Amino acid sequence: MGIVNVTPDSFSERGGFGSAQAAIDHALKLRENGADILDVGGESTRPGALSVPADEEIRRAIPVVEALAGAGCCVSIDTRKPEVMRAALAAGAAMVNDVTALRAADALETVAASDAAVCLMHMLGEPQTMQQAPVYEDVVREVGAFLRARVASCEAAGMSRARLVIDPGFGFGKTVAHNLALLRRLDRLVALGVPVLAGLSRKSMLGVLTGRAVSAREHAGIAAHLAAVARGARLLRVHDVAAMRDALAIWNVVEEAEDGT
Ligand code: HH2
Repeated sequence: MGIVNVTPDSFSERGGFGSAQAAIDHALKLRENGADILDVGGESTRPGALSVPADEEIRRAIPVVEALAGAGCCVSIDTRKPEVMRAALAAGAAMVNDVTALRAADALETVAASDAAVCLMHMLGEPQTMQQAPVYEDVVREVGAFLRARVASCEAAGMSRARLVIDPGFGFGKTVAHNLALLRRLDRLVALGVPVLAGLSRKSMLGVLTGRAVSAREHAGIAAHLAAVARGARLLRVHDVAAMRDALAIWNVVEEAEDGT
């Protein structure tokens, strides 16, 4: 999954893809580089980010969704607002990626009424405050219980399991220790029986562990994502698609040679 932020304030691309055409060009390059899904977002969810009104998010994201879906791309809309979900689905999005796991009023019903896939992500608190001393007793157990409950709610609303993806939400109300615990025990989320998405690209944990600035975290991200793949992650949400594809090509060819040849 390639990241396409149409925001003036994303943590990794501040000011980079503020215009629709720049975002579309970038997204088409990501597809060329091997992204299967393009995840379009019109609201930053970085720590401290303020919420954007739905009409502004629609103004930013929907022209990009429409152009990419029109070009035959598999498009995901990264939003927590039902109004934006509806506009994106009408514009051709095939997936809803919601950092609040469809907890907003009417979000579950909106997606259930479509045939889109959905990514259910765990987040503790709100982007504005989520990194202020998050506390868990057992982060892996609590995130797992939350995602299991959200999967059950989707199924109760009539969505088949085949449409669902789950995501521990690295960096969303989590310290470095919480993120590492979730990464090490990602197998426990995989055991829930729903494909797991991992999104660690350029995130602050990588900066803490390597001392690198946001723009220089590509290699650290690849290592972190391969650690996730080793534990069963099936989707990776990344900025640096070409590098991740190369890493996966080597990973897959090694893992597929079961007889050791
Ligand atoms: N991370 C971000 C945004 N959306 N969605 C899922 N499912 N998983 C994630 O880990 C995730 C996500 C934050 O990264 P980014 O889009 O690069 O930044 P911003 O929210 O500032 O636009």
